[in-house]
Amino acid sequence: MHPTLLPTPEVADALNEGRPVVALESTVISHGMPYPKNLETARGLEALIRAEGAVPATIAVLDGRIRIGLDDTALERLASGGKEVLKLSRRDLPVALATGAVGATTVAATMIGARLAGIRIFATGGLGGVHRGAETSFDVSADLDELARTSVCVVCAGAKSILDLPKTLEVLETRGVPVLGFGTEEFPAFYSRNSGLPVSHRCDNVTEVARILRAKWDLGLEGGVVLANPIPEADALDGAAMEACIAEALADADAKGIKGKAVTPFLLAALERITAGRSLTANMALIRNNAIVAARLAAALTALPRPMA
Ligand code: PSU
Ligand code: MN
Repeated sequence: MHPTLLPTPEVADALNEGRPVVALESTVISHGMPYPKNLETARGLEALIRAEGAVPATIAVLDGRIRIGLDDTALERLASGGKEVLKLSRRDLPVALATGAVGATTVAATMIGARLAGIRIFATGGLGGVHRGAETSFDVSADLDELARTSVCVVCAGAKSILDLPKTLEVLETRGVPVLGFGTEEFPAFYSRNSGLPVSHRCDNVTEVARILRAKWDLGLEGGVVLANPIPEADALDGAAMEACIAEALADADAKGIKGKAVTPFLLAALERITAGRSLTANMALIRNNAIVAARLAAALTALPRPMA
Protein backbone atom coordinates (compact mmCIF):
# COMPACT_ATOMS: atom_id res chain seq x y z
CA MET A 1 0.00 0.00 0.00
CA HIS A 2 1.13 3.57 -0.70
CA PRO A 3 3.24 4.86 2.25
CA THR A 4 1.01 7.93 2.73
CA LEU A 5 -1.93 5.66 3.53
CA LEU A 6 -2.46 4.29 7.03
CA PRO A 7 -5.09 1.54 7.19
CA THR A 8 -6.34 0.15 10.49
CA PRO A 9 -5.33 -3.52 11.00
CA GLU A 10 -8.99 -4.53 10.51
CA VAL A 11 -9.18 -2.84 7.10
CA ALA A 12 -5.73 -4.06 6.02
CA ASP A 13 -6.67 -7.66 6.85
CA ALA A 14 -10.01 -7.44 5.03
CA LEU A 15 -8.36 -6.01 1.91
CA ASN A 16 -5.59 -8.60 1.94
CA GLU A 17 -8.12 -11.40 2.24
CA GLY A 18 -10.42 -9.97 -0.45
CA ARG A 19 -13.30 -9.44 1.97
CA PRO A 20 -15.88 -6.65 1.39
CA VAL A 21 -14.87 -3.16 2.56
CA VAL A 22 -16.95 0.03 2.38
CA ALA A 23 -15.36 3.49 2.43
CA LEU A 24 -17.10 6.32 4.30
CA GLU A 25 -16.35 10.03 4.03
CA SER A 26 -15.57 12.36 6.92
CA THR A 27 -16.69 15.79 5.66
CA VAL A 28 -20.28 14.84 6.28
CA ILE A 29 -19.24 14.18 9.90
CA SER A 30 -17.19 17.32 10.49
CA HIS A 31 -18.92 19.85 8.21
CA GLY A 32 -22.28 18.32 7.36
CA MET A 33 -23.78 17.62 10.79
CA PRO A 34 -23.52 19.13 14.29
CA TYR A 35 -21.76 17.46 17.25
CA PRO A 36 -22.69 15.02 18.83
CA LYS A 37 -25.26 13.78 16.26
CA ASN A 38 -22.42 13.51 13.75
CA LEU A 39 -20.44 11.17 16.00
CA GLU A 40 -23.52 9.09 16.74
CA THR A 41 -24.19 8.83 12.98
CA ALA A 42 -20.58 7.95 12.15
CA ARG A 43 -20.49 5.17 14.73
CA GLY A 44 -23.93 3.96 13.66
CA LEU A 45 -22.84 3.68 10.02
CA GLU A 46 -19.83 1.59 10.95
CA ALA A 47 -22.03 -0.74 13.02
CA LEU A 48 -24.55 -1.16 10.18
CA ILE A 49 -21.80 -2.06 7.73
CA ARG A 50 -20.33 -4.62 10.15
CA ALA A 51 -23.78 -6.11 10.72
CA GLU A 52 -23.92 -6.77 6.95
CA GLY A 53 -20.63 -8.65 7.15
CA ALA A 54 -18.45 -5.92 5.58
CA VAL A 55 -15.69 -3.78 7.09
CA PRO A 56 -16.17 0.02 7.31
CA ALA A 57 -13.27 2.32 6.41
CA THR A 58 -13.92 5.94 7.32
CA ILE A 59 -11.34 8.08 5.52
CA ALA A 60 -9.71 11.29 6.82
CA VAL A 61 -6.33 13.03 7.02
CA LEU A 62 -4.53 13.04 10.37
CA ASP A 63 -0.88 13.72 11.20
CA GLY A 64 0.28 13.69 7.59
CA ARG A 65 -1.31 10.37 6.59
CA ILE A 66 -4.52 9.43 4.77
CA ARG A 67 -6.18 7.23 7.34
CA ILE A 68 -8.17 4.31 5.93
CA GLY A 69 -10.43 3.41 8.82
CA LEU A 70 -10.53 5.40 12.06
CA ASP A 71 -10.41 4.22 15.64
CA ASP A 72 -12.78 5.76 18.15
CA THR A 73 -10.34 8.47 19.29
CA ALA A 74 -9.77 9.61 15.71
CA LEU A 75 -13.50 9.63 14.99
CA GLU A 76 -14.13 11.74 18.09
CA ARG A 77 -11.35 14.15 17.05
CA LEU A 78 -12.97 14.71 13.67
CA ALA A 79 -16.50 14.97 14.99
CA SER A 80 -15.74 17.43 17.79
CA GLY A 81 -12.91 19.39 16.14
CA GLY A 82 -15.10 22.22 14.86
CA LYS A 83 -13.29 24.82 12.76
CA GLU A 84 -9.89 23.23 13.39
CA VAL A 85 -10.89 20.43 10.99
CA LEU A 86 -10.27 21.41 7.36
CA LYS A 87 -12.59 20.40 4.54
CA LEU A 88 -10.41 18.61 2.00
CA SER A 89 -11.16 18.07 -1.64
CA ARG A 90 -8.60 16.97 -4.30
CA ARG A 91 -7.15 20.49 -4.33
CA ASP A 92 -6.56 20.55 -0.57
CA LEU A 93 -5.12 17.06 0.05
CA PRO A 94 -1.43 17.84 -0.63
CA VAL A 95 -1.42 20.88 1.65
CA ALA A 96 -3.09 19.02 4.51
CA LEU A 97 -0.66 16.10 4.20
CA ALA A 98 2.43 18.31 4.06
CA THR A 99 1.40 20.54 6.96
CA GLY A 100 0.06 17.80 9.23
CA ALA A 101 -3.39 19.38 9.44
CA VAL A 102 -6.52 17.57 10.63
CA GLY A 103 -8.76 17.23 7.62
CA ALA A 104 -12.07 15.68 6.68
CA THR A 105 -12.36 14.31 3.16
CA THR A 106 -15.17 15.22 0.76
CA VAL A 107 -16.61 12.76 -1.73
CA ALA A 108 -13.77 13.63 -4.15
CA ALA A 109 -10.95 13.20 -1.63
CA THR A 110 -12.53 10.08 -0.12
CA MET A 111 -12.69 8.52 -3.60
CA ILE A 112 -8.97 9.23 -4.02
CA GLY A 113 -8.13 7.58 -0.68
CA ALA A 114 -10.41 4.62 -1.35
CA ARG A 115 -8.96 3.98 -4.81
CA LEU A 116 -5.38 4.16 -3.54
CA ALA A 117 -6.26 1.67 -0.82
CA GLY A 118 -8.06 -0.68 -3.24
CA ILE A 119 -11.60 -0.01 -1.97
CA ARG A 120 -14.19 0.12 -4.74
CA ILE A 121 -17.41 0.88 -2.85
CA PHE A 122 -18.11 4.08 -0.94
CA ALA A 123 -21.27 5.17 0.90
CA THR A 124 -22.25 8.75 1.62
CA GLY A 125 -25.28 11.04 1.84
CA GLY A 126 -25.24 13.22 -1.23
CA LEU A 127 -22.83 14.16 -4.00
CA GLY A 128 -21.57 17.65 -4.59
CA GLY A 129 -22.63 18.96 -7.99
CA VAL A 130 -23.45 22.00 -10.07
CA HIS A 131 -24.71 24.78 -7.83
CA ARG A 132 -27.74 26.85 -8.73
CA GLY A 133 -26.52 30.00 -10.49
CA ALA A 134 -23.33 28.21 -11.66
CA GLU A 135 -23.69 30.01 -14.98
CA THR A 136 -22.43 33.13 -13.20
CA SER A 137 -20.60 31.74 -10.12
CA PHE A 138 -18.88 28.80 -11.92
CA ASP A 139 -19.45 26.82 -8.68
CA VAL A 140 -19.25 23.17 -9.73
CA SER A 141 -18.13 20.64 -7.12
CA ALA A 142 -14.84 18.83 -7.69
CA ASP A 143 -16.82 15.67 -6.86
CA LEU A 144 -18.02 15.58 -10.48
CA ASP A 145 -14.53 15.66 -12.00
CA GLU A 146 -13.43 13.01 -9.51
CA LEU A 147 -16.28 10.77 -10.62
CA ALA A 148 -15.03 11.22 -14.17
CA ARG A 149 -11.57 9.88 -13.35
CA THR A 150 -11.49 7.73 -10.19
CA SER A 151 -12.83 4.18 -10.29
CA VAL A 152 -15.01 3.96 -7.20
CA CYS A 153 -18.78 3.43 -6.95
CA VAL A 154 -20.48 6.07 -4.79
CA VAL A 155 -23.71 4.99 -3.14
CA CYS A 156 -25.72 8.15 -2.35
CA ALA A 157 -29.25 9.53 -2.21
CA GLY A 158 -28.62 11.61 -5.31
CA ALA A 159 -27.09 15.06 -5.26
CA LYS A 160 -28.11 17.49 -2.57
CA SER A 161 -31.30 19.30 -3.52
CA ILE A 162 -29.60 22.64 -2.79
CA LEU A 163 -27.94 22.05 -6.19
CA ASP A 164 -29.10 22.38 -9.77
CA LEU A 165 -29.99 18.72 -10.42
CA PRO A 166 -30.57 18.92 -14.22
CA LYS A 167 -27.19 20.60 -14.73
CA THR A 168 -25.50 18.11 -12.37
CA LEU A 169 -26.86 15.20 -14.43
CA GLU A 170 -25.77 16.87 -17.68
CA VAL A 171 -22.19 17.17 -16.40
CA LEU A 172 -22.18 13.53 -15.25
CA GLU A 173 -23.39 12.46 -18.69
CA THR A 174 -20.71 14.52 -20.46
CA ARG A 175 -18.01 13.10 -18.21
CA GLY A 176 -19.16 9.52 -18.90
CA VAL A 177 -20.34 8.66 -15.39
CA PRO A 178 -23.11 6.03 -15.22
CA VAL A 179 -25.91 7.11 -12.87
CA LEU A 180 -27.73 3.97 -11.75
CA GLY A 181 -31.07 4.20 -9.94
CA PHE A 182 -31.44 1.60 -7.21
CA GLY A 183 -35.02 0.37 -7.60
CA THR A 184 -35.97 3.58 -9.39
CA GLU A 185 -35.97 5.18 -12.85
CA GLU A 186 -35.78 8.62 -11.30
CA PHE A 187 -32.79 10.43 -9.89
CA PRO A 188 -33.67 10.93 -6.21
CA ALA A 189 -33.69 14.47 -4.81
CA PHE A 190 -31.87 13.69 -1.56
CA TYR A 191 -34.51 14.70 1.05
CA SER A 192 -37.27 13.39 -1.21
CA ARG A 193 -37.47 10.37 -3.52
CA ASN A 194 -38.37 12.08 -6.77
CA SER A 195 -36.83 14.75 -8.96
CA GLY A 196 -38.66 14.08 -12.22
CA LEU A 197 -35.25 13.49 -13.84
CA PRO A 198 -34.28 10.10 -15.31
CA VAL A 199 -31.24 8.02 -14.29
CA SER A 200 -29.21 6.35 -17.04
CA HIS A 201 -30.25 2.85 -15.95
CA ARG A 202 -32.41 1.23 -13.29
CA CYS A 203 -30.96 -1.64 -11.21
CA ASP A 204 -33.09 -3.78 -8.94
CA ASN A 205 -30.38 -5.76 -7.15
CA VAL A 206 -26.77 -5.36 -6.08
CA THR A 207 -25.50 -8.23 -8.25
CA GLU A 208 -26.58 -6.35 -11.36
CA VAL A 209 -24.75 -3.25 -10.10
CA ALA A 210 -21.64 -5.32 -9.36
CA ARG A 211 -21.69 -6.71 -12.92
CA ILE A 212 -21.92 -3.21 -14.37
CA LEU A 213 -18.95 -2.07 -12.27
CA ARG A 214 -16.96 -5.08 -13.39
CA ALA A 215 -17.86 -4.51 -17.05
CA LYS A 216 -16.78 -0.87 -16.88
CA TRP A 217 -13.51 -1.38 -15.06
CA ASP A 218 -12.52 -4.58 -16.88
CA LEU A 219 -12.78 -2.60 -20.09
CA GLY A 220 -10.33 -0.04 -18.76
CA LEU A 221 -12.97 2.68 -18.59
CA GLU A 222 -11.55 4.44 -15.56
CA GLY A 223 -13.97 6.55 -13.57
CA GLY A 224 -16.67 6.37 -10.98
CA VAL A 225 -20.25 5.16 -10.96
CA VAL A 226 -23.11 6.75 -9.04
CA LEU A 227 -25.56 4.37 -7.40
CA ALA A 228 -28.51 6.61 -6.54
CA ASN A 229 -30.50 5.10 -3.69
CA PRO A 230 -33.66 7.02 -2.74
CA ILE A 231 -34.30 7.99 0.89
CA PRO A 232 -36.69 5.44 2.50
CA GLU A 233 -40.35 6.41 2.07
CA ALA A 234 -40.89 6.75 5.83
CA ASP A 235 -38.05 9.27 6.22
CA ALA A 236 -38.66 11.35 3.09
CA LEU A 237 -39.57 15.04 3.40
CA ASP A 238 -42.06 16.81 1.17
CA GLY A 239 -40.23 17.99 -1.97
CA ALA A 240 -42.24 21.20 -2.47
CA ALA A 241 -41.95 22.24 1.19
CA MET A 242 -38.18 21.60 1.07
CA GLU A 243 -37.91 23.74 -2.04
CA ALA A 244 -39.22 26.76 -0.09
CA CYS A 245 -36.73 26.08 2.73
CA ILE A 246 -33.88 25.77 0.21
CA ALA A 247 -34.83 29.11 -1.37
CA GLU A 248 -34.59 30.70 2.08
CA ALA A 249 -31.20 29.09 2.78
CA LEU A 250 -29.86 30.20 -0.62
CA ALA A 251 -31.05 33.79 -0.04
CA ASP A 252 -29.29 33.77 3.34
CA ALA A 253 -26.02 32.54 1.76
CA ASP A 254 -26.31 35.19 -0.92
CA ALA A 255 -26.95 38.01 1.58
CA LYS A 256 -23.93 36.94 3.65
CA GLY A 257 -21.70 36.61 0.57
CA ILE A 258 -20.76 32.95 1.27
CA LYS A 259 -18.41 31.63 -1.44
CA GLY A 260 -16.24 28.65 -2.42
CA LYS A 261 -16.00 25.59 -0.22
CA ALA A 262 -17.96 27.27 2.59
CA VAL A 263 -21.16 27.21 0.50
CA THR A 264 -22.23 23.59 1.04
CA PRO A 265 -21.66 23.48 4.85
CA PHE A 266 -23.39 26.87 5.21
CA LEU A 267 -26.47 25.73 3.27
CA LEU A 268 -26.74 22.45 5.20
CA ALA A 269 -26.59 24.28 8.55
CA ALA A 270 -29.09 26.90 7.36
CA LEU A 271 -31.50 24.20 6.20
CA GLU A 272 -31.25 22.43 9.53
CA ARG A 273 -32.23 25.68 11.28
CA ILE A 274 -35.05 26.47 8.85
CA THR A 275 -36.55 22.96 9.02
CA ALA A 276 -36.15 22.78 12.82
CA GLY A 277 -33.87 19.75 12.52
CA ARG A 278 -35.98 17.74 10.10
CA SER A 279 -33.38 17.98 7.33
CA LEU A 280 -30.78 16.53 9.72
CA THR A 281 -33.01 13.59 10.70
CA ALA A 282 -33.65 12.84 7.02
CA ASN A 283 -29.94 13.15 6.23
CA MET A 284 -29.04 10.63 8.95
CA ALA A 285 -31.70 8.18 7.77
CA LEU A 286 -30.65 8.27 4.14
CA ILE A 287 -26.96 7.79 4.92
CA ARG A 288 -27.76 4.72 7.01
CA ASN A 289 -29.81 3.33 4.13
CA ASN A 290 -26.88 3.94 1.77
CA ALA A 291 -24.41 2.24 4.11
CA ILE A 292 -26.50 -0.95 4.10
CA VAL A 293 -26.81 -1.03 0.30
CA ALA A 294 -23.08 -0.29 -0.06
CA ALA A 295 -22.17 -3.19 2.26
CA ARG A 296 -24.34 -5.58 0.23
CA LEU A 297 -22.87 -4.26 -3.01
CA ALA A 298 -19.31 -4.72 -1.69
CA ALA A 299 -20.20 -8.32 -0.85
CA ALA A 300 -21.74 -8.86 -4.31
CA LEU A 301 -18.60 -7.49 -5.97
CA THR A 302 -16.31 -9.84 -4.07
CA ALA A 303 -18.68 -12.74 -4.84
CA LEU A 304 -18.49 -12.33 -8.63
CA PRO A 305 -17.05 -15.53 -10.13
CA ARG A 306 -13.73 -14.04 -11.25
CA PRO A 307 -11.73 -11.46 -9.24
CA MET A 308 -11.47 -7.95 -10.66
CA ALA A 309 -8.53 -7.33 -12.99
N1 PSU B 1 -23.85 15.95 1.34
C1 PSU B 1 -24.32 16.10 2.59
N2 PSU B 1 -23.50 16.63 3.52
C2 PSU B 1 -22.22 17.00 3.23
C3 PSU B 1 -21.73 16.84 1.90
C4 PSU B 1 -22.58 16.31 0.99
O1 PSU B 1 -25.46 15.77 2.88
O2 PSU B 1 -21.52 17.46 4.13
C5 PSU B 1 -20.29 17.20 1.58
C6 PSU B 1 -19.61 16.04 0.85
O3 PSU B 1 -18.37 15.81 1.48
C7 PSU B 1 -19.40 16.57 -0.55
C8 PSU B 1 -19.16 18.01 -0.27
O4 PSU B 1 -18.34 15.96 -1.22
O5 PSU B 1 -20.15 18.32 0.71
C9 PSU B 1 -19.27 18.88 -1.49
O6 PSU B 1 -18.73 20.13 -1.23
P1 PSU B 1 -18.48 21.16 -2.43
O7 PSU B 1 -19.84 21.51 -2.91
O8 PSU B 1 -17.75 22.31 -1.78
O9 PSU B 1 -17.64 20.44 -3.44
MN1 MN C 1 -18.02 24.61 -4.71
